[in-house]
Amino acid sequence: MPNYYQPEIETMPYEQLRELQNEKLLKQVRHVWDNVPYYRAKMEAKGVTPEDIQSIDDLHKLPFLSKADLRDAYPYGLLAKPLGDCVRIQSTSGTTGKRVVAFYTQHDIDLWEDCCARAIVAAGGTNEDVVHVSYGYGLFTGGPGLNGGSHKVGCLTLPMSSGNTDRQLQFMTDLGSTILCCTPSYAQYLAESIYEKGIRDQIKLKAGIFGAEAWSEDMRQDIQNKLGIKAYDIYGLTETSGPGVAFECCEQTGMHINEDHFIAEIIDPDTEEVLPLGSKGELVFTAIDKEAFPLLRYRTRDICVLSREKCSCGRTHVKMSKPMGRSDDMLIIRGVNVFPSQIETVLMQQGYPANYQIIVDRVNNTDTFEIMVEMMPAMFSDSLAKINEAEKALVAALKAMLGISAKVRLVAPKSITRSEGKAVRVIDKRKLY
Ligand code: DLL
Repeated sequence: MPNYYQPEIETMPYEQLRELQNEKLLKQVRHVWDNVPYYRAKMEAKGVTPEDIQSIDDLHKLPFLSKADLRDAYPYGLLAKPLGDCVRIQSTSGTTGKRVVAFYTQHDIDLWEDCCARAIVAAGGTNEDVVHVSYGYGLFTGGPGLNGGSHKVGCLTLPMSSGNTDRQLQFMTDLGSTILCCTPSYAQYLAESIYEKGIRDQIKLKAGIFGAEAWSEDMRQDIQNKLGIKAYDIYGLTETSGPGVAFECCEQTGMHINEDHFIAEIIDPDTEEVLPLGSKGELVFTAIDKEAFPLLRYRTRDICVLSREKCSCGRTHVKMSKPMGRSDDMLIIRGVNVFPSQIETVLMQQGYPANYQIIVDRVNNTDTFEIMVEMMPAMFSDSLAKINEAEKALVAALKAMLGISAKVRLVAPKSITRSEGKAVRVIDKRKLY
């Protein structure tokens, strides 16, 4: 039985891990300096040469890379290997500005699939499992990453991609899928559809590996209860290869970062100062093993906390908390910082499904803030007075959490468009002016 739990790496004592990271970092800095003129120019502008980087303690001397650099250098400007050595690209959805294109050599694909294999094993996966991959395939990294990881573990892999829910459920029941991989919002939609069709007793799922978007602890509980599974978080971004950069173990208290491949730092997003372990800030990654697209000190914009507390699973790799929102996801409404994840927490705590949409606009120089929330089916038949009362209760709970008032509109069940990939939670009309 192939087993991708790699104790010699995943439970390596910290001092040994640091040595490994030091060694790989030095090589990687040299590789980038020699092969990526764009980054070399950034280093030169900061007066840094590869000789200045002798260990991780010198990491702070290197310049940061951001999405803006990726756009500047689009498409080939950050490529560190000849095109002849590259075998694949993946890309972000590119809803804002130019797409990000990431390149992979065969070594990079192997490394990425290894990371995803570790995630599947951490969720209890073995070669006896039937892994149902409903992340999108194609340019998006979700489908190809989990697909490759599932192969490595030796699981029977169903490359479903997203969409066509009837077909998803037919394969899930006929083939006895045991591990579901998709976005948490699509998992919720699938769960709803399973109940609607009355086929809950035909579902054999035991675990889910959900990520690619923010989801709250309450949403985890909801999915676990509805599907009778353990729901594991998985994190990654196209720029650093895709899913699997970090994944949850049986403790479900944060995601182990694959530190033999990625060095993680937390910085203050405004001052760019490196913060000590345990501080909340922006996650920054240095890829120390990737060949074709080895980003150094890449600013993810994701806000989280790192912890080295001993984990009962035995893994020693640092854990990242669930991202608490992206620094660029944060809305500033009437001068107050609002994260969609805070709204989701309130909704779930008040017993609503996580089907909502936030609409922000500006009228007469004042921000308007409206949240459309789907009612539970039972509420739908309630009197108007009862619905008004429920809206008022929700307005009060949201005000307590956010510190500002939102208009709440309870809408009919299923009236908010379901997403098969990442859910669209925010419509900020102010950006259109
Ligand atoms: O979403 C890769 C991925 C695919 C991760 C499947 C997990 C599962 P991108 O489309 O480049 O890549 O988006 C990356 O998504 O910076 C986070 O803001 C967000 N994100 C990813 N995983 C999580 C997660 C993929 N578990 C961006 N929780 C990242 C919260 C997540 N946000």
